[in-house]
Amino acid sequence: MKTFHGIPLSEGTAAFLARPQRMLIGGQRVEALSGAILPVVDPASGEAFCQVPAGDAADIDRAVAAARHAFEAGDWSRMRPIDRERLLLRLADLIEANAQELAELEAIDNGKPVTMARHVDVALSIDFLRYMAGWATKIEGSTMDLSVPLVRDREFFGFTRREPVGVVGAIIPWNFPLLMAAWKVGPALAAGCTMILKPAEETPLSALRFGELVQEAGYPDGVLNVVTGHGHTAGAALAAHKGIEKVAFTGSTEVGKLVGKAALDNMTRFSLELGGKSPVIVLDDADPAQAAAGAAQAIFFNQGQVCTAGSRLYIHRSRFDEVVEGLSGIANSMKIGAGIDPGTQIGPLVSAAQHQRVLGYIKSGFDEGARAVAGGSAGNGPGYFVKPTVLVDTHEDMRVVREEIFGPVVVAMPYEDLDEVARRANDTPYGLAASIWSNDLSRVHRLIPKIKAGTVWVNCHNILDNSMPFGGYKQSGIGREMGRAVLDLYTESKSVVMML
Ligand code: TXE
Repeated sequence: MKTFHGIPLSEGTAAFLARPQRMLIGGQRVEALSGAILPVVDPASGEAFCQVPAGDAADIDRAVAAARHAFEAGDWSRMRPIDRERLLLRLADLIEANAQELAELEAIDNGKPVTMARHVDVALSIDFLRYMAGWATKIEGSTMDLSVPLVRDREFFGFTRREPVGVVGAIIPWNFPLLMAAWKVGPALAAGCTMILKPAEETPLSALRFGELVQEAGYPDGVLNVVTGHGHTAGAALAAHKGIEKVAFTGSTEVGKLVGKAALDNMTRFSLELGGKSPVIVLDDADPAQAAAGAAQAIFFNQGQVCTAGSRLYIHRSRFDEVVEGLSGIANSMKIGAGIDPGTQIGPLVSAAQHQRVLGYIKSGFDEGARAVAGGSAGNGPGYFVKPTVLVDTHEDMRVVREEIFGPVVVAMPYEDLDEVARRANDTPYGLAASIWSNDLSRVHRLIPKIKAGTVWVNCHNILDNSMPFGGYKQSGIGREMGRAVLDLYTESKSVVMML
């Protein structure tokens, strides 16, 4: 395949698509033991364009065995940290060298705009792997002066070590396939763990390419294993596997609870990064044009398929009409098209299921009395397009206000005062993120502690940095990824007490 929707593909992408796709287990490129396959569908047309193995519990078993073997052999966990750093940097370099191909794979697999994939997904993955590479040499414990009772005549020495948690299972979603792989692989490998990566069934391609690059970089066999397959088979088998020490999951709150329960049965450590319904709060002093542009970016970025999407917009009543008008203008002007087209601003949603789900939410909004001032329907064509949608006349008991839609749909609502907006912003089971738009520092600072969310942005939204811990309050998850904090998820602390 040399072109996709009439757009020429890079040589790398064409070559990748011409190869039979295989999983990576113990350094071998393998089919599923059952021989089953999973079609990969182009969200811009609804047509399957390639296939990958549909791994299941039996493949998870052998991937766990390979990761266990690699972990116990110590080629990775006891490798000099500086050599682990060097290999993580080499992987980042290889991703950079293949950036266009990886961006194209994300665009044709997920549907996202290729320009976005290049400058967000791929660029952030490279940066994050480089950032985590640096941590490989900086994992440290502490020493303590002990006050041991009873044996006062002896001296004691106490210290802690941080050790890799062991074999890690990572289950990732389809909205940022490569970046979510990097978010799990970077810290796990920096800490000395070995792992099994299970990408989402909708978007397996970049994870398979990532596995190839890990091999090309010269990692020992079995350090990273990639098993493609369905969630209810491969994913569930990985989460419940007795042979892993840790499961890292990003996805829906519903599945996150299943994963957490399965892990807890084996006392497997787990971290969960789940859904959200993040509020965007516009204060009365905010510049309406800036707030409208910010609100548009907060919800329409990645077709709204972002766990931190700013899907509830609370605008001070004095600014409501201006901000909604600006936002609707932006929504109506966005160019909808196939992700691989460099001119596209809004691509299709990832799958027929998500398309139906998001359109179902819009319909439920209409049924409950909401009105669309922009969008409100599917886009043209056979692909899974949804027009950027702004709903007004919404209130807190509607499903569109309460539930995560995970599409380009925002509900805009006026408010009167700060206590009221803080209460309404927190009136959700989720607590992943929020943004506040204002230049009034005192009021912003008063609002920040009131918002129950893992991240609060001020005059921006969806800005992530490698050094900032990321994760949710309430039903948005457990644990913090990124920054120094992520090392806690992939290491155990060992206390050592020595009587001298
Ligand atoms: O997610 P799933 P889905 C939310 C969003 C979206 C909804 C449904 O609201 O509309 O979830 O999306 C694997 N045991 N988010 O159904 O199923 C699955 O194979 C173990 C928010 O696609 O949670 C995939 O690898 N694993 C989110 C991963 O879980 C299982 C991103 C995520 O898929 C499994 C994605 C099982 N029983 C969706 N069932 C975010 N926080 O960014 C599925 N999986």
